[in-house]
Amino acid sequence: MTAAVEPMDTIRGACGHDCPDTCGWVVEVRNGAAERLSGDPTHPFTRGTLCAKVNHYLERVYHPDRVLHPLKRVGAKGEGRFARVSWDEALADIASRWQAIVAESGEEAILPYSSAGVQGLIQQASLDMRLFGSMGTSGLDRNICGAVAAAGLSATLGVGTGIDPEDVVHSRYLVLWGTNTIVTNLHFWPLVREAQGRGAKLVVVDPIRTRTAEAADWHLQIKPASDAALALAMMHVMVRDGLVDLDFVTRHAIGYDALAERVQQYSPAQVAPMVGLPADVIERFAREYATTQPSLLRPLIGIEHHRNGAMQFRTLACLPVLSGAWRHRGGGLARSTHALHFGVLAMDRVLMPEVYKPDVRVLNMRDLGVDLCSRELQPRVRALIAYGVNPMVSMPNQNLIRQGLLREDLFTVVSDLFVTDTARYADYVLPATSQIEHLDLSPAWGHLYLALNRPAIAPRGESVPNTELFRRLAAALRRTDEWLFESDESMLRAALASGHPWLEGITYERLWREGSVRLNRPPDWRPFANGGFPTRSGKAVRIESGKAFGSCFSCRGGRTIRRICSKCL
Ligand SMILES: Nc1nc2c(c(=O)[nH]1)N[C@H]1C(S)=C(S)[C@@H](COP(=O)(O)OP(=O)(O)OC[C@H]3O[C@@H](n4cnc5c(=O)[nH]c(N)nc54)[C@H](O)[C@@H]3O)O[C@H]1N2
Ligand SMILES: Nc1nc2c(c(=O)[nH]1)N[C@H]1C(S)=C(S)[C@@H](COP(=O)(O)OP(=O)(O)OC[C@H]3O[C@@H](n4cnc5c(=O)[nH]c(N)nc54)[C@H](O)[C@@H]3O)O[C@H]1N2
Ligand SMILES: [Mo]
Repeated sequence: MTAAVEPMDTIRGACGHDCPDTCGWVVEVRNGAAERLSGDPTHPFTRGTLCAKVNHYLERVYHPDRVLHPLKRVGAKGEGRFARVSWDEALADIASRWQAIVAESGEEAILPYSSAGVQGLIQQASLDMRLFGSMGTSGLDRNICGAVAAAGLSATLGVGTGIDPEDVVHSRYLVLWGTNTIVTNLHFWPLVREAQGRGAKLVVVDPIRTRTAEAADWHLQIKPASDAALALAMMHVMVRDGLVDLDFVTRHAIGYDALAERVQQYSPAQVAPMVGLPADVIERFAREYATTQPSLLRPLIGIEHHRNGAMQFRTLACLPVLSGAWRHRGGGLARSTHALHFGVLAMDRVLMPEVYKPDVRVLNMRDLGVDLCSRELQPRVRALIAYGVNPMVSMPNQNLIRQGLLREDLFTVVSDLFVTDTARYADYVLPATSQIEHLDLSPAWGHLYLALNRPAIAPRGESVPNTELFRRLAAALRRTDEWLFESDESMLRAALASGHPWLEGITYERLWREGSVRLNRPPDWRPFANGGFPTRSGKAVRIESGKAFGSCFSCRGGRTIRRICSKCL
């Protein structure tokens, strides 16, 4: 006899990787097992295709190496030998170890360490913030990605964002500046092609001849970290040749005269050796950029990973102010759209900054190795809990991180789907669900579609969503505050209930039915066509930049949630 075969169920969700595309997907499920996962054909940005990596997502969901039960270390640190234990045993031990550490060294000796390994509204950050914030553990600057770009752009514009990337189809001169679109932002590429089809010229500024550079109309192969010099030379040409939109600048910028004087020193001939391009090429680029409107700059994060990263972005941000490109649909600058989502969702309701203990110390995630090894840090980091992050691979100074993780007096807990390079050093590894096993809302940093990620299958083994992990830890710590145990659905409904016009009509029920919905941005949305930059002066600023909303990494009581908080972006 064969078992009855249930009909195929189709469930919509969204990719949870840290990537601008945040694809909508469709999971086909039969008898409780996911059989197929594919791009959602009704999602206007995904257009029915996933990337080479996520096409194989189900292989990872069902991979034999997945951590399906809590594991306790039985070998030496880093050896990767673990034994299965029960959740109760793991939680009780973790709670008593933390309580002992707090009693001896204070809450700040615990360092919760997380990033965007799962990029969703509540699985990335919600109950963890409430729990650790109310305990008063060390805070973390989550700044490995995008923070430098946002700080640099904000210094000039007051924001790290810009226009809706979908409006690229209206631009006539598109500069992919230090971003490898075909590889890292694949679903933006058809829109770039559409713009080209409508007559736009595509320029790529990148030291490497990437696949994207190869596909462009013009590749400017500059020296690494010389972007600010190139931008200054472009402004030199624009000022010299009368290509500045003086009307826009006069009404919407501060510091133009000083900037015009400063760029005198940056003639194309002077910067040519620094940038590695001939002077006449720089001249041509400047003239084309200034005179072909709408012109659009599209950076992601490629140029932030340098010492002068923020200054590169700050300087780049002056270009569309001088050219007046912000006036036009499809003109200006387009980077992360995260702040647009988080600016309209009721994030304070989810994160509850009002329950955080104030004035905790904040450690920079980039310095993990230094901090773990430091003898000066008071108190020393004695407990680390890492989730949605794999610092042994993704943070600088790997040897020092390893040395820190090897400390016998460091108690390390890692929650992940696999025994990662970081998890190998853990005292406990806790099993995390994959994106098709938990509920979340998925705001995107590359477009304005907000998706609901519905769980398609039950959690595998004993894995739990991050939210459930923190409920269990709160219970093990004998905490009783109701807000530490709020359900996933309740938090998501609260986030949607901000009353912001961009969310009008975007209900939980509608998202459940449709999968994803675009935020209600006004039809002809040109954020800075009439100035109104969210700086203190309301103007784009070059000179008094320190007074702009530059860095607010500690505005939530020293506990940064995401890069720069939604209030300040
Ligand atoms: N050398 C070098 N280093 C870099 C970069 C580079 O270009 N070169 N890029 C930098 C950038 S831009 C970034 S964003 C970072 C990314 O660095 P990370 O955030 O550390 O990397 P990811 O691989 O995205 O995710 C980390 C872990 O999250 C786990 N995870 C996924 N879903 C869940 C979940 O639901 N719960 C839990 N608990 N865990 C989950 C994954 O299995 C994975 O092991 O790396 C940075 N580091
Ligand atoms: N397939 C895939 N896609 C991804 C990711 C992934 O791991 N895999 N990661 C996602 C994440 S977290 C992020 S943040 C994004 C990043 O997306 P991108 O910003 O596109 O990131 P990168 O590929 O790190 O860098 C882009 C380009 O910047 C160039 N570059 C480096 N230094 C300079 C410089 O000084 N000047 C200029 N002009 N260019 C420079 C590099 O040569 C590179 O080609 O990608 C996301 N998408
Ligand atoms: Mo990133």
